[in-house]
Amino acid sequence: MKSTDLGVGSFIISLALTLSLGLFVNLVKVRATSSTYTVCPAGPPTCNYRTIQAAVDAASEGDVIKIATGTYTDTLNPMVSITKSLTLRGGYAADFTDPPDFEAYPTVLDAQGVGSVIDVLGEITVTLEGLQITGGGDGGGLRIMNAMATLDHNKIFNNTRGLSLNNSQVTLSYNIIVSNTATSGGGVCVSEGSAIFSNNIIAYNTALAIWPSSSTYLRDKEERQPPLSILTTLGGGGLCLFYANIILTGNRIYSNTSYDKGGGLMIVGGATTLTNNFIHDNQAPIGDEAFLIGGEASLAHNTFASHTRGTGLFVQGDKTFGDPGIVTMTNSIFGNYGVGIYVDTIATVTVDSTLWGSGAWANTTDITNPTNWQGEAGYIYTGTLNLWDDPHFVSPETGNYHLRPDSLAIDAGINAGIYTDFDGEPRPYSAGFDIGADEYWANPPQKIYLPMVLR
Ligand SMILES: [Ca+2]
Ligand SMILES: [Ca+2]
Repeated sequence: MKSTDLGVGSFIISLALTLSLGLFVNLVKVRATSSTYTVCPAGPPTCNYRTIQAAVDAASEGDVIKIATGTYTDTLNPMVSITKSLTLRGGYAADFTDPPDFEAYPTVLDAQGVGSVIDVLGEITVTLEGLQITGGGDGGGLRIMNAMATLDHNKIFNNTRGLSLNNSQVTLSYNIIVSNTATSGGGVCVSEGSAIFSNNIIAYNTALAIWPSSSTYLRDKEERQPPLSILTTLGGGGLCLFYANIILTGNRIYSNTSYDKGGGLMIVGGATTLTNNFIHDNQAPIGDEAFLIGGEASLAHNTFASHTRGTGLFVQGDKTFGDPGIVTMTNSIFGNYGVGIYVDTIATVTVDSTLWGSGAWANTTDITNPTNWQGEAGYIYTGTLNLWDDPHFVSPETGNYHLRPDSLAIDAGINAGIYTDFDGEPRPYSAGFDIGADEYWANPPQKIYLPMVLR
């Protein structure tokens, strides 16, 4: 046994060295050879290339591809295949003047249902900015496998799954991921690897939770060789997270639907950190806002609210893998659920500093761990600070779950080490930390977005 353990350890160390050396080489190449190519619907001589793939093929490691406004389609599957370290940036006018304006000059990549829109494959570092990715069929909008990627200000909509991240390291900021549909993870599915989601909108996505007949599922299965739970756990309208290290900060995850588990999020194993998120009005039969099985999740300053009286969080241990599922939560709001938090078999949930709704925002049951037919239950530890009141949201009917000045959540929380809020405003303001994703400011300061490391 010992020699086997050492062998595995050596393999992991050598793999880590290979990866870090690979990154170093990429960075050097970026500095040495970076040049810029242009793409526009008219093609040459207005710009260098008419298709994005032609520019990608011509580019070298570290180059930048600027894409002018317009709609790009192709019958290639994938429409764009990236296997080298590049930056692709949309939002340019015909003269390619910097800076780009993603709103004024939309750059649309539409696969028209033929296949995936963009594939990023291999040990490369890719940045995608200001692209509108739509019409992805088999394979979805954007697939990133075994790569490092930065996604900024993209809109990913109407795809057969918006985004698949497999064994990759990805940073996502200010993206809008809406109206995508898949078996699991309608908006996003992360399988192993790590991802940091900051200030994204993930909404109106759907997990159908039925076994697909298309080749997508079978191909993914062969490529990923996923653990058993991936094959047996279906859902995650907004996001599905399988055995991944995930940080979600300042996101709005709302109005996603799953027909099995996890309307907003389905989290299977791994380590997940949720901070300053508004998670509301998602729907699913099991865990309307989120379903968690196994793994560890740490939540601080999140607002959960709904209009449908379902279950906010459904937390379960993974008995198959002997993984209990450990969830800690601080400074949370739960409003208008049938059950705020359901703690199932062998899971442990620790909550402190919670505002539970009352009146029109009352939960039928705030938190519960009933004994199941096998005589098992989860474990609940509630801290000393529990408040009950109408949260006094600004405008829940229009999806605004910020705090009105008369909310009991204001100054009522504890210091969870989180010093900015959803809006990027410093916290605490006034007499203390507010409960939920919003820190109420009488006169909001100019928005300050601190680097993730300082949050
Ligand atoms: Ca305050
Ligand atoms: Ca605020």
